[in-house]
Amino acid sequence: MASAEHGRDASASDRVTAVTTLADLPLIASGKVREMYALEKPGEEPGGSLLMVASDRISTYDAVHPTPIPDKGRVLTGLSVFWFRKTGHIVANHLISATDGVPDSERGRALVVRRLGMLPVECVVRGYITGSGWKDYQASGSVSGIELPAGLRESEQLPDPIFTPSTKADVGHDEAIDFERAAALVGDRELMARVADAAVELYSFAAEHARAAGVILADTKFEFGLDEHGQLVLGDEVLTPDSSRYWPADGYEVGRSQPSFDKQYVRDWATASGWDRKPPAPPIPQDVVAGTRARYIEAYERITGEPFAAWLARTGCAGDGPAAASGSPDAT
Ligand code: PZK
Repeated sequence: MASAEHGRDASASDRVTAVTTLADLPLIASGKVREMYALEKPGEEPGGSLLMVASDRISTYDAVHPTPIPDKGRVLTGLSVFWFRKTGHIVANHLISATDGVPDSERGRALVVRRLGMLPVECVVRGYITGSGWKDYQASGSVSGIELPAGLRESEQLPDPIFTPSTKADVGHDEAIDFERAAALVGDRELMARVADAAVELYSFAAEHARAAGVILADTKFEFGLDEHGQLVLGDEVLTPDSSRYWPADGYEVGRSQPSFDKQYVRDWATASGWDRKPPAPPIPQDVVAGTRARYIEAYERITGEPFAAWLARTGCAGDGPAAASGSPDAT
């Protein structure tokens, strides 16, 4: 079932030898845990291509730890590809390839994507009331201008998923805005309405799929852009643990905050360590790294229904893990 969804792009026989090394590419954007490089047609206009690279860096409480989680970037990239392929019937997306044009050193963690003109709003969809949405609801009874029923409890499922856009802050936290302010920022109310509809449809589709795998998709953030023809296209990473809140369905309980599917070991350890949650984030002990890595891989396998090794094999990076490290007898 999952393999049928993964049809074309990802077979090893499709692979074209990478022609580039990362160091040669112009860096055009850098986030806490990801980088974006220009590939062909450098310039600012939509129509060229970009390389989006997910690192193994992890952040908790908004600070990046100095210790990587091995394979985290590959898990997130594999999940994005899974969702891009499964949701193409809802809206077009920027994925070009997970193999062709990806430098050897970045295989599995990088995607070649279409360069878009990005819309200046974060498209958040919430199916459950938590995080900043819970704070805003407690203070005002509404989130992003949407009035919610009285008496909701923390982490409760909403009657229907809601579109709660926010600004893209360069530094600090994104600010919740209502639909009208989002439409004004985008400059096209009809386009904004199509974006909101697509975002809610994407969330609903993914939440239903995740729930069948024992995972609650509490909320998620999308970013959209326009291609060189002015067509609406889904960009960024999609429905990953870094862009979404995933909770284990097992043990879900209304009336309290929920553990994160992926980051809870790190948060629990960090809290117990006495870290005051101010940067710099502390190094993560190896047992917590191993437990967290296992959770990311479990998320991949539950959601996609296939072994994580299948993603590594399809993207041609199997065998560059610990067993092939430089200490191995036949490593070159
Ligand atoms: C784009 N970002 C945010 C993402 C980062 C920063 N398809 C696209 N076309 C043009 N620009 C972007 C995208 C996408 N996606 C997205 N910045 C630019 C971002 C990933 C890593 F460092």
